[in-house]
Amino acid sequence: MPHYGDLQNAIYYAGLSGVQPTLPVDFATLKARAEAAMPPSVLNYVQGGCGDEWTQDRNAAAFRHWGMVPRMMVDCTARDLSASLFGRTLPSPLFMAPIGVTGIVTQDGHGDIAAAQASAATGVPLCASTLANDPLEEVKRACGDTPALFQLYTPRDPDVAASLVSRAEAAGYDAIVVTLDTWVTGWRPRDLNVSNFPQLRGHVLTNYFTDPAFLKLLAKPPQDDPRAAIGTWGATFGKVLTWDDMGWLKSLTRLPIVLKGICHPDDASRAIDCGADGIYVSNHGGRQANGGIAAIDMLPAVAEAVRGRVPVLFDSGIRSGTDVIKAIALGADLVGVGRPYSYGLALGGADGAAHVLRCLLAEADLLMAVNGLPTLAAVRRAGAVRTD
Ligand code: FMN
Repeated sequence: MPHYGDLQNAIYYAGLSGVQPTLPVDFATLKARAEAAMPPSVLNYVQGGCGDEWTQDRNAAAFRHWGMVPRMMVDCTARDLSASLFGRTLPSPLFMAPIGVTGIVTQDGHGDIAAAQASAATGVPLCASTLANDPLEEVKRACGDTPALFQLYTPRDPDVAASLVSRAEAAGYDAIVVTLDTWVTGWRPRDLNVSNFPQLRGHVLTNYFTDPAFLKLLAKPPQDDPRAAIGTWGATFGKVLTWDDMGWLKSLTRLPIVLKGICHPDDASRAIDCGADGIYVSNHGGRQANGGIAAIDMLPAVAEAVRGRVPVLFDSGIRSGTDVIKAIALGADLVGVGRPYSYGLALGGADGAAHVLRCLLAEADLLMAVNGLPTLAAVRRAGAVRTD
């Protein structure tokens, strides 16, 4: 049976013929290469975070104070990384977190399609952002048979919200991920210092500009008056959601609703009581609020509150396959990678993103092999300990 870790041998054997990987296999080198290659405005937007980026930095650094204890004399020649989500079996627990400027991360402006192609090539599901350069229907098609999630930034206009959700359902997405922490944008100095907010320049608004309910809000089509269309987008972008809205959200779709941005165990419990079908622990990679505890440190308490009643998704700070396994050990069912796949897209399009995903999975697989953990259930039983 092939394993993700076989990538290691493929790389070493290719080296015997003088062939080296075109992209690095580790995050630090990948990041350095992306920094040299990406246009500054896009790099700032992808790499930057809120305030002095303390929380953003803590998200990744905090993985280092969690450690695992290896077990020996366990047959790990066969590993099973499979996971499930809403009745669908996934080959691994990894998914691609929604990244709203994916469209402009590739120079052709079709990064959303490239991300979907990477998903199709690897079986790693894409959570497609509302903010995209290609319509959600085309992004879903490019995902092929791999399951996909649609992330909703809930518009203030209820008809536009309902329309986006029903389009996602009709397009065949497997769940709606409602982002809770972004009805207003966090204070992002890197973007503010150069007065750059891509959406206000008309980028990644295709899902709105192709939406019948949104178009009804405009006096003229977006191509005839882009400034007015962008203004309408800005005026209707972010609805403040409260628990009272859960009934309305649930009424929009038969799809499972996952709430993204839950970090407190009481919010997780309340979300389940209100009908949430999944809990997504994330602090938006430190882009929305600074000063917060690292997301990985908040995961165990949320997972404990959820008690297996619904799936727990996690992102914020995943930089390696080791991080993926630590997140599973600390209670995640599915683990989202964010910025690293953006760098892969910027450097190598769909192939670059697929390379990043394969490297994460290879490292995760080999870690399980060496640590005597043949399944994700074994990873969870083994857990991780705080080392500081
Ligand atoms: N989260 C959303 O829910 N919707 C988005 O459209 C969205 N856009 C993002 C754009 C960028 C450039 C980045 C870096 C993150 C974005 N996020 C968005 C947050 C990610 O889904 C995820 O929570 C975050 O990237 C995790 O942090 P990490 O990449 O540092 O691991």
